[in-house]
Amino acid sequence: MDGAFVGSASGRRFEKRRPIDNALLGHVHEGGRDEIDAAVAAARAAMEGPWGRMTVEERSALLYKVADEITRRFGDFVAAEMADTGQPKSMMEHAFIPRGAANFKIFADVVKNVATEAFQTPTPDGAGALNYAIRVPKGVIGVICPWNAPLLLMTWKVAPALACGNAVIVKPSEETPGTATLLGEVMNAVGVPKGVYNVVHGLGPNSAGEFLTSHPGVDAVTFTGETRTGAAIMKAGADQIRDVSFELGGKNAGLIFADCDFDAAIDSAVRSVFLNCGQVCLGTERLYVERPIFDKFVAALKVRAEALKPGNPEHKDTTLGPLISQEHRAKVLSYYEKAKAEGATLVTGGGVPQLDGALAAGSWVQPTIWTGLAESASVVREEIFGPCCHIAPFDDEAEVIRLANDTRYGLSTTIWTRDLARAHRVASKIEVGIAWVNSWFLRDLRTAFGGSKQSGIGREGGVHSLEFYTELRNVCIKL
Ligand code: NAD
Ligand code: 6OD
Repeated sequence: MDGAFVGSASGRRFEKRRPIDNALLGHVHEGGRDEIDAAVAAARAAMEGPWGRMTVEERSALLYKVADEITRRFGDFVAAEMADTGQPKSMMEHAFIPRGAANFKIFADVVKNVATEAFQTPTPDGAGALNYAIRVPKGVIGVICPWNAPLLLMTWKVAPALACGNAVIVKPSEETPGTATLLGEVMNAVGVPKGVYNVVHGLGPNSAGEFLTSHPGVDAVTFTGETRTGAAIMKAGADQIRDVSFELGGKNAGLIFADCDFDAAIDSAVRSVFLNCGQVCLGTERLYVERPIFDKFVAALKVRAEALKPGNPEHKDTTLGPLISQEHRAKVLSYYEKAKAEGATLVTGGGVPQLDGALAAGSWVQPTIWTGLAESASVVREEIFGPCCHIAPFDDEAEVIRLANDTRYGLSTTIWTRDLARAHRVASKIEVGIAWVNSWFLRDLRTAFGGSKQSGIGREGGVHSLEFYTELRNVCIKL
């Protein structure tokens, strides 16, 4: 915080354990009211200092340096995230950590290239007026992050916030403190002024999370996490009447039509159901497959699920990591039990895999597929956030649109068909923020990202991030 490491005044610490074997990774200082007060003061002072006077070009150049320094320290970021999450090294190296650097570059570019509006306004005297808008930073932004893709999701918010000239206070998930701390070292190394990037570790309720989101010195809050946490954050900030951007939970549907490229649809389903051990907000826990290919699809996905290999994330042949914690494993396993009780047909999995040695104590679960449940079953309705899905058959387009939309969530969908007219038609009718056709998690960082219904409030990405992280100030000049 304020460019330096400080311990918590209360002396309180919490444990961080490794998901792969439940071994103690370390104790983390837990921030409380004092630390949040200090971080807010540091951030506000930074806005008054050299940071507040930098030009857009200077900020943009500094963010490029942040990206380059992340890349230079690539191995440290991979190691920290791998220790915190237990996910395979290959995924860290090819996806999650490079995205951390890419987020800084894209917003460094976007911020320099987006114009504001101007209007020539008629006046009774005939001379007219000129109205134009300038973008000003919102101020101090509270950034509350989840654990499932820690660096990617944190920088997705920190990068545009800084590009727009704000100062941030980040509260990383208690499960993944590593890369947020490393990013502080990066900020110092490249010369980001003190107080611009502050991290306060801690928990949610009655801890750093709650104190940050209810602090009157915070101008806006951007949050990624569970829907019910979003509701708590909204209540905590209600008295401040301030802006929020929420990326929340999902129960996303995959729609597989019989005319799809079958092998490509299966490859994609393996990723959308099991990537990151199913801990992806965009993941598809509900798959609807057109009846003529239903049995073939279920059989093929079963083979691929059973071929996934849990194990040491350092090993090249490991393709499945553990869940984030023992607590989350207990939650996922409780859904495995509920599916049984609700009468599901178990296609594969449903339990805990056997791993050798120290790994036996990790938070592993089997990739799991069910069929045969009613739409009212809890595993079909509730977000589980594990490596599992329910697959149901459908007979026509109208039916599958109705099934896909029958949820309180609205984050994303994936539609598999070779019929382009149908793809357009269906994509326009599914109530989500992001509809992928013949793909999944294919990202262009300039596009709007966010959820409908209870999956979020607002959109981030490209210019949409600028809309959240700045305010438009209109200047009216009488000519
Ligand atoms: P979570 O809501 O439990 O925690 C997220 C963060 O909020 C953590 O840092 C936590 O400490 C903090 N927090 C908890 N209670 C708080 C409170 N009362 N006040 C302030 N902060 C509080 O979520 P999680 O378990 O870390 O992440 C998984 C969830 O995130 C899933 O629901 C997933 O769908 C969602 N998610 C959504 C997106 C998206 O883009 N829509 C992306 C990733 C994850
Ligand atoms: O790609 C992104 O920008 C993004 N926010 C991904 C979210 C992944 C959820 O687990």
